[in-house]
Amino acid sequence: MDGEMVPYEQANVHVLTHSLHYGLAVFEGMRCYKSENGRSAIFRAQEHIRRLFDSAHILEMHIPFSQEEIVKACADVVRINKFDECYLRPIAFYGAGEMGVVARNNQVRLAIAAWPWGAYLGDDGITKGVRLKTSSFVRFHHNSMMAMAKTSANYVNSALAGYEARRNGYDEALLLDVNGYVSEGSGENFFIVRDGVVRTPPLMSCLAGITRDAVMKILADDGIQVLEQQFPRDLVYISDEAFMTGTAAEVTPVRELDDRQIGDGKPGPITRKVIEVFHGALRGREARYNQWLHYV
Ligand code: PPE
Repeated sequence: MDGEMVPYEQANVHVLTHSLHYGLAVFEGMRCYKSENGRSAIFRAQEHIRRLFDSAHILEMHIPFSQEEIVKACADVVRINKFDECYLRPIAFYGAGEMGVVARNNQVRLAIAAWPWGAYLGDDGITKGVRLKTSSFVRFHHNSMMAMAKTSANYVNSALAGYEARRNGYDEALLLDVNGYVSEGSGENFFIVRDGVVRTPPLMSCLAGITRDAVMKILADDGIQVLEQQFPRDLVYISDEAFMTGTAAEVTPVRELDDRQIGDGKPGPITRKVIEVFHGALRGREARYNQWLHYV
């Protein structure tokens, strides 16, 4: 925290922490996996920390550390906690002092936490696929909340959608953008497959997911066509396969949207292939993707 290793009980902030009031914080989520060779590696650590700095730049926030220092600190947090595998949460936020939305003189603080985190959408979700409901909450317009920035405030939209879907008995929400096209889940990017062609919404309406990018590369390397393209919810209904991607969610198959079964309702061949190669890459079994591993 702010450059020091502190025990859990001492990792505290004041109640007048500016970002707690106004949502001006930027964060990342990364996972660390144990490789075949017995060492642990953070998946795409540099890319995540680059996105943290991109998010801060969009908010005009100046993080008082270099990207290299933060990547190193993330590895230190894994090591000192003696984790083989864990989730990592770097967050930069404004500290206490001056109140008011546009206060500019508060210290930019930085914390990195780590904890073990299992299947984001449940163990059953990974094996059988999840059931989604189109959300009544529209994904914010890219001129309102900056979709390229992973800012805390953006997650009010995600939480509202996520609560609604779960309360109604679904595993997760699928949000549409202001034009009514498919955008993403509350914490995952979204993909569909029809006739062997993969489609995912373009970056104008979703977070530039690092798992999304990895999956697009894996598919392209396998000779599968991937289109970044707007599409409506009914194209999802008639797709052969669908899946979600994210650091927490990894690659989770989707078996239903709005009570319509997708394909035969089971994880399809392209989804299963992506899961196999992705998990191989995470654990150092895919030599061609070893540059994605940052060993701690
Ligand atoms: N969209 C959203 C809205 C999102 O929150 C995430 C990650 C993604 C897409 C996928 O991005 P990436 O992780 O780079 O592939 N969501 C994070 C937060 C989850 C949470 O509940 O906290 C995550 O997966 O770490």
